[in-house]
Parts: sequence; structure tokens; C-alpha cells
Amino acid sequence: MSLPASPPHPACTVQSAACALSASPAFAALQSHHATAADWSMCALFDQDPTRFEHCSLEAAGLFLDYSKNRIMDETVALLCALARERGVEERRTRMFAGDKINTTEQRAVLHTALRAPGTPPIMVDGQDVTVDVHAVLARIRAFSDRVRSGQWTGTRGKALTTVVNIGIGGSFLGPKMVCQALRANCHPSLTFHFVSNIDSNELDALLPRIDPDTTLFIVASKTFGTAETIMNAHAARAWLVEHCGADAPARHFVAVSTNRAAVTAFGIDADNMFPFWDWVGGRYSVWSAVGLPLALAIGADGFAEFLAGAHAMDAHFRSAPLAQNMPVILALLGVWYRNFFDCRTLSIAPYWQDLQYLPAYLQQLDMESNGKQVDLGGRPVKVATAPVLWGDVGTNGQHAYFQLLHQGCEVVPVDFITVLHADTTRPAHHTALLANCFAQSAALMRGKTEAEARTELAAQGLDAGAIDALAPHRSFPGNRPSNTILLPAMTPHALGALIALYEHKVFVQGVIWGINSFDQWGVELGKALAKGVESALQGNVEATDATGDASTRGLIARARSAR
Ligand code: G6Q
Repeated sequence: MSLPASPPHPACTVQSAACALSASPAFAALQSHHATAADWSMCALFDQDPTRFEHCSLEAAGLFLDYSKNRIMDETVALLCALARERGVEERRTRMFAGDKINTTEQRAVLHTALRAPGTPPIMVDGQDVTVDVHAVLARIRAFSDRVRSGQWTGTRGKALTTVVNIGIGGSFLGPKMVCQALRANCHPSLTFHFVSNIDSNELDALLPRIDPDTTLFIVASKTFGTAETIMNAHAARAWLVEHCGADAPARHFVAVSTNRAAVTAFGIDADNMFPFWDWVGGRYSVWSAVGLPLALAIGADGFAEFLAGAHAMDAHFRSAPLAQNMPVILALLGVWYRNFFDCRTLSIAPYWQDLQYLPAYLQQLDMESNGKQVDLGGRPVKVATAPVLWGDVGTNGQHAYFQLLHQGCEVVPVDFITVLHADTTRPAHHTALLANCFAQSAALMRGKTEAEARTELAAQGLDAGAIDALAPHRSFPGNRPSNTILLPAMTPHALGALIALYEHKVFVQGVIWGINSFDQWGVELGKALAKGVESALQGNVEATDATGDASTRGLIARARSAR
């Protein structure tokens, strides 16, 4: 459905979403505000306002966000919300949910939200209600996962399948791997999961000797079914299966997840064993589609439905909550505040929950592939910084590694702490210690330690004046370093779904503010295209000069050829 175009912003001659952010009146107001904000002390702001925690926190879809440890005042939030309004966030949000083709460089709708929507109301794309197709595929996922989980779907020699190997890369890998690990505790006891993505054969070769071909199911997940890594690995896995179980085995041991039926059947997987999805699902937004099949197998179709319901609950919140009480919007605006006004170049994700270990890598793709752009929707330079470099690892591991830089390094790195309040564990003391570390790190980043405090501490330890002078600068912390804390009530499919949808919408809002297309990824194409020529040169099929014009690449090819 197409919505009428928004009226031009008074300050621009083009649509608001496409005009330069740096020319926006709300952006200018934030710049003036920031001139006074740079030196605010968060601790002082807490002292001045005993209700700061209460009014700088939000609940949505079962999640809790504490954003009080940020360098903001009420006025900051008001100005940031004005920016969101001016940039057309609400209008663009309506367009996304309505199935408008907001991915303009590919002329595609952006409807991962339809994958977790109930069957009504209809969501129309090109005159078709996509929820009908979505629910038909969900029914097939349910039937198939029930059969595999119950042992009714057997391999070619009559054995139940107990090992699932997902072959896919990028969006067809990071999501399913992350969610299967996050919900590991809910997984079917007799099923084990492996994820093969890399074109480096070391990955597949390390796995195949450890699994039994008679009990293995391969899922080839590829939206295009043309991705070099996936197709090469899928061919190798099929050859291995045929060698061990015979030529008919793929029919019982291979299924595909794709939008490309012709390529799937050409590969030799029957269309009955293919789970489709659609071009309006971006790869990095596809875990809700049949790309999530490993999760449905792991936790069952009811669990998968809960996962979708959690995301849908966050969608409902995102669509309806006022901007200042809207969790994805607030998270996005804080990110813009640090990226564009404090020049914070990176964002660290710190899940204090071991089973969320792949979340930073997942969010890295979501954020950096979506918003790592330098031109706006009209193809003009954005002129302001866009996505930060996103990175991180689980706590408490990071504390013993890079947290040094977070506390005392020269860069200010905003951190998102994410943890889980209830743990189903026989070791509650571990969980208490985990939470304590999570909460203490955000407190330490904010509070810091003055040199005077460091001196008092050192004196109390009995050090002499010379030692105190020498050590005090090393033992003090600047503090005033911002963070958010996101709490999940428990690690359930519902909470995980809500968490991922929270970040999806955060990235969307930031993309709208920057005026960029968050849903294409042309930047990955150039290297892929060059690799084909380089591969031919490495094989000796063409001269290196034909493959690449630069002396460095030619030199590397020559060395590799002589080494082989
Ligand atoms: C995601 C990207 C990219 C994609 C992979 C795999 O948004 O488009 O990561 O998912 O390149 O693509 P296929 O699923 O088509 O194999």
C-alpha cells in the first residue's frame, strides 16, 4: 500500500527524510544543547533528581530498559524526539509496517514484521496478503519440526535424525546460530546443532568426521541460493552424504530454505523439501522466516511461535508508544546523541549471559550492514557520521580483557549491558555474581574515581607520599561514561524475540534519522565480484593482470601460485 508523500520540510526543498541532517533545525538545536552538555556529570544529575532512575527507564514487551546512566537531561530527550519527528520517523514507521517499498534501491517492501504478525489484519504487497503465505509456511515448519523431533522423519536407513547441520552464511547463519545458542536450555534433548558458514574447508572438515551421516539433517539456507560459500559447502556435504549413504540419501537428509525455487530444484532438493520465504525479507532480518527452522527444530513449533510473539509484542509497542516512551526510539536517539554529538565511534554490546555469546556478532551485522552507509536516500553524501563500529563479548569475560579501555582509555565507548533476571540454575550463587558484575560495571563506568579518592585509598593502604604521587594518576578513573542496561525477565523465546526486535527497530529509527536506506547492502558486492577474477587467476585460468589491476594483488596472487 502506498501512502501519500510527506510535505516538504520548511527548511528543505526535498522531502524531510531525504534532506541533509546537518541542515535540520532540530539537529542545530541539539548542537547548541550539546555545547553545554559535554561536561555534565551523570553523578551530579542523579544527585539533583532522586527520581532519575524511575523516569529514565521503560518497560516494553516484558523487557526493562534503564537509560538513566546517560549524559542526558529531560531537555535532551525532548530535543532528540523533536529530531525524530522532524526526520519523519513516525511516517516512515507507518510505511514500513504497511508494506510500502521503502527499500528504494531494490524496490522492495521491508516486512520482517509480517513474519511475526497474526493472520489478521491483512498486509498487502503487490495486491497480495502476505500473511497468508507466512502462515502457510509456518504450518509446514510446524509439521516438519514435529516429525523430526518425534523421530517420525527418518534418514535413508530408517534412523531418527539427531544432528542438524545448517549450511548458510551472513543473514542465513548469524541469526539461527545466535538464537539456537541463546535458547540452548530449551533445546530437544536428542538433537544437536552445527552451523557451517565459511568457505574455508577447515570448518566442514572439522565437523564431518564427528557426525553420523545416517542421523544427520542438512539445512541449506540461502535466500538467493547462489551464495558461493553456501553452495560450495552444500555440494561438499552432499558428496560426503552420498559417499556414505548412497545416491538417494539427499531426499531424506537435505532440506532447503530459500526464495529461489528454481535453483533449489536444480541443486537436487525436491520442492517439497524447500521452505520458502520472500524478497521482502532482508537476510539479516530473516530469522523470523523459515531461516529460523533450526530454532523450530530445537525448541519446537510452540516455542518458535512464542519467539515470534515476543517480537510482535515489541512491534506493537514500537508502533504505538509515544516517541519519548518508545524503547527502540529512545535507544536509537541515545545512539545518535553519542555518534553525532560526542563523536563516539564505537558501541559495545555486553551480554551478561553466556548463552547470548553470539549476540554481539548478530547485532554487528544488523547494525553495521544496515546503517554502514555514506549516501542518503537521494544518493547525496550524508555529511554526518552514521553507524558506529559495533563490537563486544559476554561479561564477565570482557572485564578481564578490553574493559580496561572502557574505563581508562582515551575513547568514550557507550555500552549496552544486557542481562537476565531469573536463571533456572542449580548454581544460584553464580547468577548472583553475574548480576553483581553487570550492575557494578555500569556503576563504575559512570562514577569513576577522582585522583583525590585514589590518593586517600593509597594512603589508607600505608603507601608513602612518593608512591602515592607515582600511583594516583594510574589508579584514578575519568568516569561519566554512558551505558544502557536491558533486563530480560528470563531467557525465554518470548523475551529473546522482543530483544532482537528492539534492536531491529532501533537500527531502523537511526537509519531514518540519518536519511539512509538501512535495507540494502551494496557495499558487500565489490569484493565478491573481484574474488571471482582473483580465483580464476589463482587457478591459472587467466593472467593476474586480467583479474586485478593493482600490483599488490598481482604480487599476492603470484606468491600464492608459486606456493601451491
Ligand atoms: C544480509 C545480507 C547477507 C546475506 C548473505 C547470505 O542482510 O544480505 O548477509 O544474508 O550474503 O545470502 P544468501 O542467504 O542469499 O545466501
